[in-house]
Amino acid sequence: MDSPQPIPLGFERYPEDEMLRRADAHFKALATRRSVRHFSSDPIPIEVLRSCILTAASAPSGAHKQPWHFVLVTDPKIKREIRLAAEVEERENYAGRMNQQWIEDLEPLGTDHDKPFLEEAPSLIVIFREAWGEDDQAQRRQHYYTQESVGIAAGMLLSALHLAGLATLTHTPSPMGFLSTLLKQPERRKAFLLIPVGYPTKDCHVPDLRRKGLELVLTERSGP
Ligand code: IYR
Repeated sequence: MDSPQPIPLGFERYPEDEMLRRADAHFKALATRRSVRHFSSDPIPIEVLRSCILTAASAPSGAHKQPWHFVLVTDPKIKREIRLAAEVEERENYAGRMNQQWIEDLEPLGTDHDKPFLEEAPSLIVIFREAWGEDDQAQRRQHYYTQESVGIAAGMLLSALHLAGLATLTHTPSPMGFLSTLLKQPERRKAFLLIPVGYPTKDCHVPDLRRKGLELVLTERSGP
């Protein structure tokens, strides 16, 4: 098959001081992101969410197959169904599917099986990973590196939402099979991440977490 002719790359180089300024500004902006579990019921502008989803969908992917699908839920009835189904799974997780070490590791977060944020947040974005694609004749098409591709898209979505001024939670009510059923998605779409989105409540508190410094997360091998 003929490949289309490559096109010129639009790319701007910045002076080094400008590069550092931009990099530091981006770090400062994103470092204030926290996982939020207490959402105000205030409505949020849906066109902002659509724009952030476009950002996520601009992620790189294996063989450019774009193996993701996003479901944006604002219907209170569906949010309630999702909450109830998630709590069924989480009740089992906390009652024994997670081991003692896991339960202890979660203590600083103060989580339990109760998931009111799934109803309180004005929107839920569910990211699906497309394990395989489908062509016009409904034939299976291979996808590649779907976990990596969708993971990158999810990170880009969280960044975009934060920079747009919205709070998020990365929620994985495991197992997440119920999301395909409730949201009527085909078998090739596997629920990957459930992201409540909204504004935090005025008195929202978050755990006092510390992040690893550069010396712990970076090894430099710069040669002789
Ligand atoms: N999915 C459960 C448990 C949980 C697991 C991890 I790892 C977390 O970082 C947080 C929670 C829940 O949502 O409560």
